[in-house]
Amino acid sequence: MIDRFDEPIYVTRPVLPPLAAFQARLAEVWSTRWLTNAGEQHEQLGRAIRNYLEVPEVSLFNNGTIALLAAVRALGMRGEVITTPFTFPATPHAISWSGATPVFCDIDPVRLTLDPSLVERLITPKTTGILAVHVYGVPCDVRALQAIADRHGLKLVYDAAHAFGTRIDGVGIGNFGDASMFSFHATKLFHTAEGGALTCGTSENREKFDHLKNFGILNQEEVGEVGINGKMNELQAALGLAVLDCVPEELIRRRAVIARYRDGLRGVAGLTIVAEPPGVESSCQYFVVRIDRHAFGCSRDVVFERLKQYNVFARKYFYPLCSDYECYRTLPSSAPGRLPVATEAADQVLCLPLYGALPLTAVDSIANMVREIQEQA
Ligand code: T4K
Repeated sequence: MIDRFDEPIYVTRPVLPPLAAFQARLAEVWSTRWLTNAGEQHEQLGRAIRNYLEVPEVSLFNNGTIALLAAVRALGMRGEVITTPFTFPATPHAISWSGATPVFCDIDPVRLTLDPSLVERLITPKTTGILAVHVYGVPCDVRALQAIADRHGLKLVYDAAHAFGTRIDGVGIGNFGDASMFSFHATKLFHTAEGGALTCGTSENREKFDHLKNFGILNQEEVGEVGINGKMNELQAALGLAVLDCVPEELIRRRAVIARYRDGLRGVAGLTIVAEPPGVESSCQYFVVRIDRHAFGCSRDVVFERLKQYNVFARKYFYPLCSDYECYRTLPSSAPGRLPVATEAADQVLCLPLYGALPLTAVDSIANMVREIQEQA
């Protein structure tokens, strides 16, 4: 019997920069007495993120959900918006809060992202856009989705909450579609405690996002549209600048953790690792396995519960499907049987702990715990 951990092991832990580095940034904020509304830290972080993600335009936000909401509204996505049920509630909520209706589409069995071959048949005269999710940082089939959007004159927005730094054949993931949303929540590789950003290819769209997140204010006497307060403040931006310096080191550590899991879990019957397709540089946001209950010997839920006894708190991102939530289950697109691939994925996925400070010996133990759970099944 493998010993349980003395301290709880969570699915993730935030990167914390050296306190002195954050304090130095805070000293700059103090010296300016400028706390929010596009201050110096905000401007610096905007430039740094634009460089890091290699995108033409960035608009920073107070969190990823408001950013997504702003994108949906700014791009005029009304009526029906096709999206995935295999995601965090923020994705369909951004559509609903804008007064549009989410239309759930099933996912690809390998990538677990929106299945382009199923999208087209859901398009109706009311459809205005597609909101796709690079779930776990695994990129959607961006080419196929863009072709559909172009064919039908639809807007295409990506929820890239998990995909900070993902590259497809060397191209930053924020360069696809009309806009991409990144979450800078504490649980993300790069974070500002709470925060987010929209990236896009045109200054015209970036200006729309900038206006919307600032109440729709055009100047001191003119308000052009119904905006919201989505601004990132100086304390968030200062933290972000300090955290960004730590990201390269964090990535090295996370890659080592992932490699160790791969070794430790090799050959476990009924367990597969969710991975990016070839040519994709990973954001290392989550380490996700799928448990096939028949081949493994017990269900994902049993593994999840048994790991808790070892003091390991894995997560079932994303179970249940958004289409099963109380607020969405009566939608026609949520009807049972319409989302078989997503339903199976939601029953099988398990996110194991992944963060740079996780010791490799702990990774070995977790892999052995999984093996022990299987033996005892
Ligand atoms: N789209 C997608 C696809 C998303 O996944 C998300 C957010 C969004 C949109 C919206 O972006 P934001 O508006 O959040 O920027 C967490 C995050 O709160 C959420 O940002 C994230 N996705 C989601 C996948 O995970 P919870 O409710 O699972 O978090 P919580 O509090 O249970 O934290 C998970 C673990 O992280 C804890 O067990 C321990 C650790 N933790 C957490 C926090 C907050 C820490 O060690 N320190 C911390 O400060 O939602």
